[in-house]
Amino acid sequence: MAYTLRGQVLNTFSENIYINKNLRNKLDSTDMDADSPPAPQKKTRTHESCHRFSKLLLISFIIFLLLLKMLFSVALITLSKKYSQLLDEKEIIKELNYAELVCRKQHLLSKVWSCCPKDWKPFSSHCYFTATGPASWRESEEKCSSMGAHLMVIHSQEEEDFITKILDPKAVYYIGLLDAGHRQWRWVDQTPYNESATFWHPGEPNSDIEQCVIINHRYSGWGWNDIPCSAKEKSVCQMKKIYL
Ligand code: MMA
Ligand code: CA
Repeated sequence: MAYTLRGQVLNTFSENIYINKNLRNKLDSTDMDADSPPAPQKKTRTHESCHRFSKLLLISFIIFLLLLKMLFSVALITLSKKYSQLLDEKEIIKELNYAELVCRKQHLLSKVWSCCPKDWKPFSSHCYFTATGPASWRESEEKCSSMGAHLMVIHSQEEEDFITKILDPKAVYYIGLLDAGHRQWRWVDQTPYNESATFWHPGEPNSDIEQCVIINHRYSGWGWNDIPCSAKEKSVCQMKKIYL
C-alpha cells in the first residue's frame, strides 16, 4: 500500500483501472465464450466503496486544510494589528520620553488606561500644563509644540472653570486664541471660534493692535483679554490624553 494519502488514492485509482480493464476483458471474453465464469462482482464493489472512502478522505483533508488556512489568516491579521498598535504606542512613548506618564483606569473594569505626562493635569480627554513662560505668544506656542501640545483651547464653561481653579489669580496666561486680522479670532488647533462659548472680560477685546489672548483674574472674576503678542507672559499648554 501507499505511504501518503495522495499515493493511496493514486494506488486505488490505478487498481481500479486495472480492475475495470480486467472486467472489460472478462466481458469481452464472455461475449465470445458464454460458458466463462461471471466476473467477481463482490471484489469490484469492495473496491468501489474503497474508492468512495478515499474520495471522502481527500475532501475532508482539503476542507481541513482550508479551515487551517482560514485560522492562520485570522491569527496573522490579529497579530499584525496588535503589532502595529504596539509600534504606535512605542512611538508615542518615544516622543514623550522626557516625561513619566501618570495613568488612570477610566473605569474599574476598563482595560484602557488614560495617561498624562507627570506634572500635567488631566481633565476630560485632555492634559494641561501651566508652568511655561514668561514668553511671547509665538514662543509660548512653540514651547507647547515641542512637548507635543498646543496653547490651550477653551470650548466650554466646564473647561474654563477647570483651568481657572488651577491657575494663579495674580498671573496672566496666554491661551491659543489669535486675531488673524480684522478681529477674526482663530483657535490654534483650527477648531471653530464659537462666539457663544467665549469668556471675554467686560469691555474686551478692545484694541486692533492687541492680537493675542490671555486669561487672567480681575475684580469681576476670571476672563479673557486681548494684549500685544510680544508681551512676555506665562501660558497654558494642552494635549490629548494618551490611551494605553
Ligand atoms: C490694559 C491691557 C489691555 C486691556 C486694558 C483694560 C491699559 O491696557 O491689558 O489689553 O484691554 O488694560 O483696561
Ligand atoms: Ca485688551
